Amino acid sequence: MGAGKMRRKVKLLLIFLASWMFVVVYLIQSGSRDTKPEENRALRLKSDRYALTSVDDPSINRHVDSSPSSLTDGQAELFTPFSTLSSYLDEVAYVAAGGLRNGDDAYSRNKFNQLASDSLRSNRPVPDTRNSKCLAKKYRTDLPQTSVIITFHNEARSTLLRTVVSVLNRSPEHLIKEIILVDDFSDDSTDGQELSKIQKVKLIRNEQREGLMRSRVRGSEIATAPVLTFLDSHVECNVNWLEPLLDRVAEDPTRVVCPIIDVINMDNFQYIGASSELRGGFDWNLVFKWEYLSKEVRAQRQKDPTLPIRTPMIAGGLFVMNKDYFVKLGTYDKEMNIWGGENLEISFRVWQCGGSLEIIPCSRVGHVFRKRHPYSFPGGSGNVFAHNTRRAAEVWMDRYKRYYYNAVPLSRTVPFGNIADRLALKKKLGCKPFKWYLDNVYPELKLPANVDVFVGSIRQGYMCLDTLENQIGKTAGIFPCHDYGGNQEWTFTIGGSIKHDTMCLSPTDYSAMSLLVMKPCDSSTDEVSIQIINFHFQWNSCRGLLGSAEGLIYIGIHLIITKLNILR
Ligand SMILES: [Mn+2]
Repeated sequence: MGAGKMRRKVKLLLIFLASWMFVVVYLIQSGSRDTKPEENRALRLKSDRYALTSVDDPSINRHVDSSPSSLTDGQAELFTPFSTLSSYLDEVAYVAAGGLRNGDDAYSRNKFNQLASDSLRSNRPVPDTRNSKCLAKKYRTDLPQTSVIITFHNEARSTLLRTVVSVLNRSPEHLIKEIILVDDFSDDSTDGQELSKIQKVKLIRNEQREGLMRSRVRGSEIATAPVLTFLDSHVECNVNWLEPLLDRVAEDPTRVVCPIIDVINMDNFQYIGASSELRGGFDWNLVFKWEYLSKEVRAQRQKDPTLPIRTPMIAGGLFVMNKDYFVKLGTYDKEMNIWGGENLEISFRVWQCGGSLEIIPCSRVGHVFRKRHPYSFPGGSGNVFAHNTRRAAEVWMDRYKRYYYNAVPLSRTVPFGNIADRLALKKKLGCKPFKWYLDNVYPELKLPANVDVFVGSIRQGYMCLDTLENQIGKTAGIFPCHDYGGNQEWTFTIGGSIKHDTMCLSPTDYSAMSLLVMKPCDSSTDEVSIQIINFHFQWNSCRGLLGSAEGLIYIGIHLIITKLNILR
């Protein structure tokens, strides 16, 4: 009995195993049946008669005028892209025409490995880097259409094509109104011309180098959709990248939203998911940087990692914005050149003028990050960057621009042109001051320890503190005020020093009656002068002390600080 039971059990197990094997084999076979090339619908040309018809459109058969056998199998016909060669862009030929010549350094033209890029097809798959909770997200069904604006200058053909293809293949077809390519005077005008044969792609070409800002504004001017999507020219959009962005803007047009920017490795073009716990920030040098969200915010986000991330600054390359709002807010500062500073400017402007900036974690777009700029800057990259950044600082940062000039002293001498119309715009829009931005949007940005907070004269009645001889070791004195700055221009620093140029008023000893002399500023004079000056100011309400030009004669003067603008 027992043995018979056992045999039955073994028999059952064998039957089960056999049927399981059968299922596995069947699945493998049916799997291999699906490896037929999927249509790269992004490569459909405008001339294609069914270019704008969706694949599952039942009317498709009527458009296929081919042999009767293919008529009965119209769907399969569509899934075989190169059976109708004239209908699709020949991507191999397009990329090859801009390819490397024998002996070319793969990095010389683009500062990324062009060989690696050229060897990848335009619709290569990329890993879905989203948090799994994003998959359950629902978006409104009436999302607005968008015009995608891509500006480029001497971009590699393979990266530019992959940018366009990823937009078309990974977006719902009805949401992409058009792709506007703005060729910013690339050496080879056919880079863009060839692509303009693709469905939905429009091309404009600048007659001279204009730079990112004016190019994007030109693109926006011919855009016909209600929402603008600005993209860099070497990106790859990931699955469902567009819907979460459009959803936020549709809900509130004053939101300016960005995807999480994944990393496309510049050496091997591997697609790598970026952290979803970053936002955009900056230091007082006003250079954009990624920074980790605070512990508190990260803890909050554990519950729902799909929530938007408020960001003080956008990286600038990729964002989505309502078109009317873009125009109302003054598009870009068109006096900015080439690249840089424009993300700072639009970030300040959006926040201070009533909008907001968000990173939407369920939207992912890969970007080739490079270590160097691939192209030259007319005028030198440092000067162009300083010119643009100064314009942003002068218009939007109020008195706080001093911290920038303090961090980047060389920028003080770079001309920034006329900003009258940008100031008028700020006034017209009723934008909030920079202090509001610091307090409400970016309280984490601390004021640096020892920077200038006040520049002006120190006076009592008609007499002013004056460097007199302005020599190391000599004392300062008083002199009738002339209001021309010069020897009477003093700077207070946050650290408590009183500075003239690079010299600081420094005590000769540690007593309250110490004579103050001019010494080169360094940390030790700062430290000492903090003590003395603090003491001094508490004390001077009765009869302050300063050394006079006559050496050791102390003159009691009551310091009155004019225009004291201590910040925060
Ligand atoms: Mn870029």
